[in-house]
Amino acid sequence: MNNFPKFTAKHTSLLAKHLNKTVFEQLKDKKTTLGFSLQQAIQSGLDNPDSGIGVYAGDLESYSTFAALFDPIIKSYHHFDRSLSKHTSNLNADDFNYNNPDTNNEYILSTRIRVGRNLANYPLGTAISKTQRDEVEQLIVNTLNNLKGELKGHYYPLYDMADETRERLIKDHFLFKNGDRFLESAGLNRDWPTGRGIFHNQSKTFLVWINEEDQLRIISMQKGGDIKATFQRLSLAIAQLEQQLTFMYDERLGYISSCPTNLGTAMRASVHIALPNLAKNKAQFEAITNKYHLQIRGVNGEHSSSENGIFDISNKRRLGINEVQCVSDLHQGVAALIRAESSF
Ligand code: ADP
Ligand code: DAR
Repeated sequence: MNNFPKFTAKHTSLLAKHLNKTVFEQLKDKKTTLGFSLQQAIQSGLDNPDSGIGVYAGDLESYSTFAALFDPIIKSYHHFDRSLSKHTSNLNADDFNYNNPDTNNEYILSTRIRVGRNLANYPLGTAISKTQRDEVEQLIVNTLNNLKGELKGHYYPLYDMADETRERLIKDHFLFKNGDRFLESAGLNRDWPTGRGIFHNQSKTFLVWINEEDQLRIISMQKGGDIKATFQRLSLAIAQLEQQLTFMYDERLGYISSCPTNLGTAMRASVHIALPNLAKNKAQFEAITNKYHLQIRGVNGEHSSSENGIFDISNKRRLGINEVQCVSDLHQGVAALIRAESSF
């Protein structure tokens, strides 16, 4: 990569903020052992000026090879300095002190908690070959097919899924959408839809996405606001999967993901919640979500808009805190939002 990118005022990403000419000269000719380059790492942010982050890793080594760029991005997003701290994990749902903030089910429509995971000893989706991606799919499916009890389910490959079934699963918030332009530029949509699919149990309270943005998205979800029950199911599933699968992990960055926003716990704990009053009071709404480190999304996933005053509210912090603290961020923030919503 020879020329420093031509960033304009339209480039609002952390990439544009932190890739200065000094860092560029330091990194422009570097590649990881797998051959993953700076160009590949930043292509998405160059192609999509509206990116929030703008970079993706190709493997664990990317976070070291391109640390001069990734570390300041990680620090800006997670407020975490890996030279000073180590990641800690706590998936013990018994440590989550919980009381339902919506006992009359007036506000929370549903709860979903997911973690991203990638298999150790394989490249991330941005750099993986088709053969390797198919191997990853088979390894994960073989493990999922051994699950018993509430987690027992069936795998549905994307390549032979009827469009009507796929669209219904997406509309019902169970399945990922076809890769967006951010993922496209990062190389995450290559060979789509082969190697991709969804596993879920009969009641669709336990689901696993395979080879979307990460190689696994392990998901627990249910109607209503019982965050603890949702967390308990997810913790059980992760413990079962870890008996047969080895996940990509770093003692400082935690579970490794293709996008730096999903490092650490790689956990996004969310509720779909009706807040029609706060929807009309954006300043108050955002003051509460900022105080409790929460992110506001629309009801159809990232980059979507809210509908009928219903929002996807989730923890923003994923690295530098453990999983119990992630769900606590959500729990405390949602309780504050409900107090404010009911005060109008
Ligand atoms: P993630 O990156 O965590 O997978 P997305 O924003 O891409 O999240 O959302 C994936 C899908 O999950 C979308 O259809 C979204 O509407 C759905 N979803 C997220 N949170 C909830 C929730 N609390 N209840 C129901 N569906 C949810
Ligand atoms: N669209 C990319 C990624 C942002 C975080 N969301 C993820 N990883 N799904 C961006 O830079 O905006």
